[in-house]
Amino acid sequence: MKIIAADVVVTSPNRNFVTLKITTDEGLTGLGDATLNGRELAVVSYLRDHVAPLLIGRDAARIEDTWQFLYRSGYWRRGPVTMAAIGAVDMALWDLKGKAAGMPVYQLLGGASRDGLMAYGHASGTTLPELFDSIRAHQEQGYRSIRVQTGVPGLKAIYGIAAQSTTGERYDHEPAQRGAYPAEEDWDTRAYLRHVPTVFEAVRNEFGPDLPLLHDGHHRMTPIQAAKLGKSLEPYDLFWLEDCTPAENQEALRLVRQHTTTPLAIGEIFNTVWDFQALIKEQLIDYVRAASTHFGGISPLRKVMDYAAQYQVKSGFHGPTDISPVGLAAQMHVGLAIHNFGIQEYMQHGAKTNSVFRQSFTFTDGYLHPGDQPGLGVELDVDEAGKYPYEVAYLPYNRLADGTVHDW
Ligand code: GCO
Ligand code: MG
Repeated sequence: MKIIAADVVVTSPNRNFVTLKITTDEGLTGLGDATLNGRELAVVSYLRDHVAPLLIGRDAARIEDTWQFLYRSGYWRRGPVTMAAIGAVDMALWDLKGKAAGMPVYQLLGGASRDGLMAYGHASGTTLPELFDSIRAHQEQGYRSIRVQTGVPGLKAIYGIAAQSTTGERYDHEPAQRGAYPAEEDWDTRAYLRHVPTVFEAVRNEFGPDLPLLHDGHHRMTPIQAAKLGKSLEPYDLFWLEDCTPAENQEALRLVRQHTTTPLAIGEIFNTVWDFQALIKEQLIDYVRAASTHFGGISPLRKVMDYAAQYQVKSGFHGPTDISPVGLAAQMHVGLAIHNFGIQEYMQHGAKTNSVFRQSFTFTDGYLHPGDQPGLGVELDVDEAGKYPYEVAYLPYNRLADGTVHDW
């Protein structure tokens, strides 16, 4: 099974996606997700200019060898651009191996360890009534676990909150948050720390003690602020508090951990197992937030989870809409196979995205399943993809009241 072509497809149905399509001499094709939100074209160049030419003629069956070859022969290791590119190759080769074997990828990884993957959705609202409506709308769609984000009194705009969640608006599709220059938002950590516990108290009073609730801090707190938030949220029994401090300084988690029993999740911007090494070994986190797409693909995701299993750390793979349907499928196969699955983030893709990527997964009663098609179970409609050219789209950023750029 020799690789004869490696093509990079860029498309922007509801947002930008970068997909690697590997073709073999037997006529099989495999797909990999290489989408790096806001820096998409850097990965396109890495793949087209530096990786695709090296793949031609290689044996598509040698997944681990190809991964090690790309990782080590490039000399410059790690980083989101490199690892997104290697990740796309890895996924495409697993897709091909599944197709060649006539099996879904999860079977190649050891078979299913469960019937389905509990998924959480993103509820948000600028006010409590809007938030409650958004939670109810998610429950009606089947979600059994909910991420809760709200506006903070005094702040104008906060990332992750749809301007009009009641009318079905989505923050990930809002043009104001996706322009050719990063939109400016405002931030005040003290106001946030005062407000968030009142939100969770209200949500618990309205929805009861059972519903698993999650919250994303988007890296905006100092260690002692994060410790304070974790502690003040303990009465509301969160499933997790995510990205409470900036991910660069992993020692911060030690301090947070000393002060709170609120479970911690981190890692959506991590690229390799090395980023998790100390956090897992010292049991400073409870959930691994890596995404197959930015972590070098299926192979390293499986490895980090096997390592995490020794410390009872579980998966909570990153699944916003900037992970393409291909990347989402890849981590669904891993999640189904591993023993230490925790939860899967699942923000639904838009209708246009689903017309470009034809998918075989199911979402039933709050549980995802990747389906039983050979490979990853996703096909790319190249003609449909061609209708949606790349659009420059940057994430927003935030400044404090005095004009200082704050953490993101
Ligand atoms: C999440 C993430 C997203 C990111 C986005 C940036 O938990 O889903 O934090 O909301 O902001 O993936 O590219
Ligand atoms: Mg996050």
